[in-house]
Amino acid sequence: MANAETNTIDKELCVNPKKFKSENEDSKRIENTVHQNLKDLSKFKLKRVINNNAQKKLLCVEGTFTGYDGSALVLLEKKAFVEDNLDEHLFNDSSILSKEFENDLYGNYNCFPLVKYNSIKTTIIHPATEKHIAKFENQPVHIVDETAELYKEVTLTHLNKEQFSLQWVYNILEHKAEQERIVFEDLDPITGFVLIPDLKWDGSLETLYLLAIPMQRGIKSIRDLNDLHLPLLKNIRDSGTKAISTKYGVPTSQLRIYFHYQPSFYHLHIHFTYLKYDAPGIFTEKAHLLSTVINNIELMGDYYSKATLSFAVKESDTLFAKYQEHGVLPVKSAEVK
Ligand code: G7M
Repeated sequence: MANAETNTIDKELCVNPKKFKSENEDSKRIENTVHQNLKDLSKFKLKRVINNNAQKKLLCVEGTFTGYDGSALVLLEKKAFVEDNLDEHLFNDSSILSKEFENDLYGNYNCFPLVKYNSIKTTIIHPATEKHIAKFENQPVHIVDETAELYKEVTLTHLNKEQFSLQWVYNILEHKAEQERIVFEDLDPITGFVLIPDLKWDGSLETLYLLAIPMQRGIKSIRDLNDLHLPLLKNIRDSGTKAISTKYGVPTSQLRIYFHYQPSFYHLHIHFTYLKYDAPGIFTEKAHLLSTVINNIELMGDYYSKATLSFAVKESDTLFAKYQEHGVLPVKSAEVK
């Protein structure tokens, strides 16, 4: 069971977010960001392709923007088709066909729909750190069975020193960014949260993807969860599903609600995705269903501080070398080419 000390710390952190390092640590960094003035991609100078995933129709490239310092990552992803208004979007005389070949009953064409219905979802990260680049790089991966000891000795020590900035999370919680995108908000400092579309969501119901971000600061990941957090988790489950069914008409039974472990960002957050959508990161070595997490904690309040949790780590991740030093991963890659 969780002790009173943890509870006090949680409450203190809620009301005094300044206790957290990294909150404003890179506010200087964003003064030089490209996002204020960007209208097209002509200033982007390609350095290299770091991932080209034909299955996901996703291209990730590294480069720079002329006139700006630092590396940039550009992620381009073809969007899913939207079934609504197909006549207006696709089946009309604006959708020009160019024939590749015909053979008997069969014909292959390229179709060029109107530009406004043919956009590519584009995410730009600038300035991008080495860690951002490593995150999107196609790399050999290895499974780590992280015991509670390994978490304390290696993972926690490492992530306390090196982790992605949480500024974007605090911007959402403090209404400094994406305010108009908030789908639901509960301001309670202990059980409250913000429900907001994920950066990756292109807005079509087929790929529905929202994030619930607790108001409470200081819960890094499921590792920190205990029975004191059950009211928060249940509120996110109940109010989050209600808000999604009201706004998007998707029932709870068609939602996949889960955490990532390891996450990329160490402020607890919960993913809500459409069940039929194979969202990135829903694999068994990464996703932990909210319902299972609640149940495990109900059975054993301190389950997540004791359990061995398994996840995949990329060779380019700085944690990989730490696990190697600790003897829990092989020194040489044994990846099957
Ligand atoms: O793997 P992890 O559980 O840490 O996932 C973090 C999620 O946050 C991913 O699904 C990202 O797409 C999402 N995300 C990351 N950033 C930087 C943003 C952002 O600025 N806004 C929103 N709405 N989602 C983000």
